[in-house]
Amino acid sequence: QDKGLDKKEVQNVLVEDARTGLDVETLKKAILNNLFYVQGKYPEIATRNDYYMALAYTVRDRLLQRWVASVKQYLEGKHRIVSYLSAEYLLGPHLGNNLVNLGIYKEAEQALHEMGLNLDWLIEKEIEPGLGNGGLGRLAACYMDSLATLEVPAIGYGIRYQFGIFEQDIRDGWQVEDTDNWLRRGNPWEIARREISYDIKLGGYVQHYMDRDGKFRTIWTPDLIVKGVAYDTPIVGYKVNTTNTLRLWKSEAPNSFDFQSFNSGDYSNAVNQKIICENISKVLYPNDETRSGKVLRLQQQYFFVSCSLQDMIGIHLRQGERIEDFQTTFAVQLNDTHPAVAIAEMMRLLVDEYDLEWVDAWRVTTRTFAYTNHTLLPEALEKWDMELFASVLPRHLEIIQEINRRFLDEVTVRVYGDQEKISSLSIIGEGPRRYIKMANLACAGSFAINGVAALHTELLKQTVLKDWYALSPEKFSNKTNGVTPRRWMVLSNPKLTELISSKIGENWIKHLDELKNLEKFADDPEFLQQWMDVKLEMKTQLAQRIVNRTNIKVDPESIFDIQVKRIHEYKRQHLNILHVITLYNRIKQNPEAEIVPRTFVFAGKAAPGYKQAKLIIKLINSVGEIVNKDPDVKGRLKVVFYPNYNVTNAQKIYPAADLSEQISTAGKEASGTGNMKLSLNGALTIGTLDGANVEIRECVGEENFFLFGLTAEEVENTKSDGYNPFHFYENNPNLKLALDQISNGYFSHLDDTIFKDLINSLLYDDQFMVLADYQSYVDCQDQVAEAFKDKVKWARMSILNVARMGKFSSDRSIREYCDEIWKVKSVPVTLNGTSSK
Ligand code: GLG
Repeated sequence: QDKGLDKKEVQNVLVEDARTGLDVETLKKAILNNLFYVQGKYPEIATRNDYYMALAYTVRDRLLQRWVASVKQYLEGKHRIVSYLSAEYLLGPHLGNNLVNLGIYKEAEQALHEMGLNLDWLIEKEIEPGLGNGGLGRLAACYMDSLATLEVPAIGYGIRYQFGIFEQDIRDGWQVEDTDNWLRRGNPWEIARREISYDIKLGGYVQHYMDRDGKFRTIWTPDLIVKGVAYDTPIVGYKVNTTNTLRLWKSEAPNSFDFQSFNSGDYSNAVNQKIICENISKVLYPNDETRSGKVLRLQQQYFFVSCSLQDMIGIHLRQGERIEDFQTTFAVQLNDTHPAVAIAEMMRLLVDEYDLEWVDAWRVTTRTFAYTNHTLLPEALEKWDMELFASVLPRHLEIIQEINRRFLDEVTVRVYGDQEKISSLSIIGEGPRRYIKMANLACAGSFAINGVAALHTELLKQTVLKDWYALSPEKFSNKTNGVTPRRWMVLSNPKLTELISSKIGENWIKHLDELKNLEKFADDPEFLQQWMDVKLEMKTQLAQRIVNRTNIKVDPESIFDIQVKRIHEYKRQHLNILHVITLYNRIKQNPEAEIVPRTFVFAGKAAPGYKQAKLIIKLINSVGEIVNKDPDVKGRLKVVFYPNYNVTNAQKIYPAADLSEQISTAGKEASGTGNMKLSLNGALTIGTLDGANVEIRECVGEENFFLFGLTAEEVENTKSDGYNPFHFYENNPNLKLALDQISNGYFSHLDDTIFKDLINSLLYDDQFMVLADYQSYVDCQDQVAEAFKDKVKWARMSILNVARMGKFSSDRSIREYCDEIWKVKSVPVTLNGTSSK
């Protein structure tokens, strides 16, 4: 790697004012400059995309100045750096967010206005990087924002997928997937660091021998070497100079790869090799909460983890530190088990490449890593078939076996030879085929283990990780998730932001607890009116988008009842639709029945291979087709499936929500974060005691939360007592009617076959207790409707709800991680003598 300039020289790099100035005039000049010098256009012939690019580069120039200052500051002192390892980052569009965090949103708007342009149009030009599936990937993005905002030195490491999460289209009510070619117009937010690259070995075999000094040595001869190249994206904090790095790895063929084939004239084989290498970072696996068990997925995981660790070791050693002290430079967080192979890779690097003794290497490793668990669903816990694993990572299999041998040796003494405990703790699972349990590897190799909401952490300790908890309770803690108020309020809901700030100032944006100061305005009639006005305006805007996208006309005065998240049986979108059918049937039975008008908005993607989830999408659309058109309904009920749920669309949907649907089977949703975003935008929650709902309810007060359903404990008890869903079907006429209509083809042009699988699974299996919770849900929804009739009272609840949501900022989460797990401190970055805007 290049050495770069020395410290003195860096200091002397001068940047011109046109690239740093933040005032309207300078911004105007800079945009025209970039239009000319980057896009090669003059205003008369520039397209909207040219202007988007010109503005993006203008913003990027300002980021670069802060980025350089941050790197410089970090290198000057000895600071512990947080390294966040995540296979997913669901970033969302950069432009608006960077303007907010740089504190120049208004200035940019004004500059463009004076040039006859509109900022919103340019913001809408950006194709978002959808490098994640759902909550887990979005959490990583929120955490990067908070780390920078709290001025904590941090690097996020991940994969630069060429194709992110698929684009969803709805045809004839069914989900259709299309590839997400997000890089097609280039990416002004990243800088390719061609000089930062590492060779990654895959496959092959391992040999051991004794060298001349009598030391055991290992040689791993791979059958494939790929190169990982760094692509860096600056992440600027809110109104601070701190600008951290998100470093994503792209796989390529190594420079020398095709020599032999090429020399022997086998051109197509050489090209093939190149394709094989590039495939590794080609596409994001579109599964949320399921494991794929595919070779390519393991290769992806290992690829990015090995690049990242080699990169960290390089940074550490270049600071003149000893390899044995690696953990003093980096605290490495594993975002779920996707990067857990890092534990074996760290051991390999230390033992095979840096010649450390096993025990010394293990000491470093187990002081470096911490592991966050995001799910209790057994189907999401990663397991790798041992043969498959050996075919990709033969050396790592040996290392894992050695870790396991030593670990079980130690453990056997502590559990007095309890065979069941030993096999539950073992990293290697036995059976017809042996397999590697990644969660166990993560637990064994980490000094801290955490869940993502209070209930989830408790359930972890009692169920999936109970033997680990018994073994080392001191490793366990809870870190309830949070979301960044910058993207999820300031950027997505500027009207509400302005209203709130007009009462309590702007401090809440960085100290979300200060929202509590809103409570004293909850009875102020003028404020209540303004609150309702903002919500209505947001609903009107969403109604416009809905018509444009789906041709469905909805009434902004109706309750906007919103369930947006991945489609999954445990999240129970079908429970919601059963309620829709129930209301519809009330109208059919008595067209004059009093019904509080509602607009049901659904959005979310289903994993392409998840049949039942795709069927749920079809069901929502089928019910919508009938309900939306039935003249008896008189427009009082509308069902909308908003296609292609992603960060961009989420930002438009949350501000318009009245009611937030958080109705998962208790004990299944680890935390949820959409629940927080909707609530912060003024929606009231209808939900079960699951995930972070429990804490949200505690904070906002039970009188401002619509609670229904079985508790996690009751779910388990009902199951062990022998749950019989058919019993609920037979004994509840409304439920029976709704299910019969679905199966008889009432909503599907009399086709009585389409929904068969869904109905059968509900009637005879119902793992997620939809039927058991149905009546409680419908009753609770009736209370919602009743409450919504009193608009002012509803607004008051909404205000109190927002005022009490301060806990759910990702700043709070990150502060807890910093203090309790990573032991890192903030390092303010100064620019022109100041550390913030
Ligand atoms: C998981 C869980 C969510 C959680 C998120 C972030 O299912 O409940 O909020 O991680 O911790 N796969 C996920 O989205």
